[in-house]
Amino acid sequence: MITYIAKTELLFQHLHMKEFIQKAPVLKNQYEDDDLLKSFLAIKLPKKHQRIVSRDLADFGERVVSDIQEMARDAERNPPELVAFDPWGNRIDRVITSSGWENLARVSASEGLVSLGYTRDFGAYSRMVQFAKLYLFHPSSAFFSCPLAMTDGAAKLIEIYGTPELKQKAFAHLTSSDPDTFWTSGQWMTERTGGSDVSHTETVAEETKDGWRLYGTKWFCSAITAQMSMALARIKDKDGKTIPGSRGLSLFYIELKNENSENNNFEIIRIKEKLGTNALPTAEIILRGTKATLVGNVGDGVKNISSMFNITRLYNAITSVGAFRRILALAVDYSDKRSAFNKAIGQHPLNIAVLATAKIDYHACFHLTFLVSELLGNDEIYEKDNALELEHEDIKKLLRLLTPVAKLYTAKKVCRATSELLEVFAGVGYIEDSGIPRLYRDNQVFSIWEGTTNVLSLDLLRAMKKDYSFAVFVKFIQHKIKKIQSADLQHECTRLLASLDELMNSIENSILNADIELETKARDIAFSIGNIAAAACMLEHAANENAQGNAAEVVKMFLEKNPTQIEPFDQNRLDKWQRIIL
Ligand code: UCC
Repeated sequence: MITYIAKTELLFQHLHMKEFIQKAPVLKNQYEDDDLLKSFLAIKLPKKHQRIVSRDLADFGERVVSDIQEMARDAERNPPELVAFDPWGNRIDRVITSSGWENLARVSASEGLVSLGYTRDFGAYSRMVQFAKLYLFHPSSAFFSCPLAMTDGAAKLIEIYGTPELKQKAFAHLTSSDPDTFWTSGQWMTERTGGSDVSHTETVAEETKDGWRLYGTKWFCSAITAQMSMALARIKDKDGKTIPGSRGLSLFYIELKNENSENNNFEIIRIKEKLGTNALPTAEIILRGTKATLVGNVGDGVKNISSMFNITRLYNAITSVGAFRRILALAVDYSDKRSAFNKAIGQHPLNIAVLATAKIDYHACFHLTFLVSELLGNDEIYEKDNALELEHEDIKKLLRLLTPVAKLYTAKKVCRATSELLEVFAGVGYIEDSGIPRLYRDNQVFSIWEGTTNVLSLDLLRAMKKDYSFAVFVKFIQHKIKKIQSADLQHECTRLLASLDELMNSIENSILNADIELETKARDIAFSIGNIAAAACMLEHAANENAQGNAAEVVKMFLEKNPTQIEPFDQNRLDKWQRIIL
């Protein structure tokens, strides 16, 4: 009887009350909806490029929320699978990927996601245009951006160090905009002996009658379905001896399949089960006499491969910014649609603070990364009267200095913001099919992929010590700020210059002391440089009459906090830290 009444009551409620269903956040055309990107390009690009670029990006901005996103969903639903043996017991080590993943490769080619950087149709602005597309592509790509990063890096490397044969074959494939001839590349560097410390590489290269053969284990081979890879190995001399350390490493080009479409003498041990990026086939492999071609001079492997990972590090930065924009766009839209305690959550002060803090950081990441893309483009197509007003040598130095900074800065900011913004969705943000947990897991890779925050901070010190690039940075920022006329922003300009002085003093004092001091401060130095570079670009943007609507307010709030944040060095504290972690 009770059950019957309860059921009737439920039916009654159902008929007379409208059930509440939360509206989902919606993504609009990702270019049209992005005021910062549109205004940035409107200011930066010469008039002759504007129309063609904005049309292309508007089309692409639609695709990344329609067919491209569907490809990525298919790739996410159908992660790669390793088939180790055929039915007859032959070892085949074939990796099966989804049609979505394969179509992402085709789209990447036809949209010119790599080739744009090499056809250089937009002169010194080619990299900026390419990066704008990558920024739109990444969050709808199921991390196909990772193979693209290595593809672009390999193209760069071959452009610099490749033989005419490699340029004719591999380079042409890597930079093709024809889906039928486009190749992707891997980067086989990391080994079990030391992820970041490649000096412990155990893979050896032996010269035979028919060329080089590689033997060893590679521990993180992303894009194992690529057509080629670049790998580090230690050359064995005639007596079987090798030179230890990173100076003993040379660089090799490898085609993954032989003429019979079989693997080039390597075994795939397993596809890694990662925290995220699960559509991306990352494998552990054993090289068992893999045919390879030496690239560049013997012993120059690390130096030469750095031209590749400096590109992949920039991809890491631009994909972080794209991912940042995606989670922010979702959180802002959701905050408008979701109501709690009688108003939209976007009206609650605490949520306003969360969203605004993320937005300010996002602007900083955007400007810092696009500055580096501008430097890269101007390095590749140097013009004397370039918009940066820099000598070629200084562009190179700034590019070297700011690449690790942009990488580590954007990675850390997006990791933090993703965690904060997940809370905006509360419980639903913790539910798998909302898509937010995937973003949360995927975005964690940014501070690991292509070097951790600590490794990149030390790389920054290496760059600073080698070629006085920090002095160039100081002059560059001072010049940028002096050109800003806007009366409204003078207070912030003065503040930024004072902060730059503070950073200079801190670094100068540390250089005079033991190396340990500079090393302990390396992260703080990196983030301070990142803050200062970002703030200078944000000020420059805000001062322009075509700036994004609230750009001045954003940079003013960004500069409420001193961009230079360096903890003084204290040996006692370091000793204490060391004691308490044991
Ligand atoms: O392993 C990876 C996968 C992580 C897992 C991610 C999950 C998979 C999903 C992916 C999702 C998308 S990624 C790879 C991570 N590993 C790295 O990025 C390597 C990190 N380590 C470094 O960056 C180190 O700093 C090394 C290896 C570059 C340093 O090696 P060494 O042995 O200390 O080398 P040196 O002596 O410092 O540098 C050798 C030469 C020098 O030139 P010369 O000989 O002229 O003095 C350096 O100036 O190389 C030059 N060099 C550079 N040049 C070194 N670094 C650079 C650079 N960044 N730019 C230009």
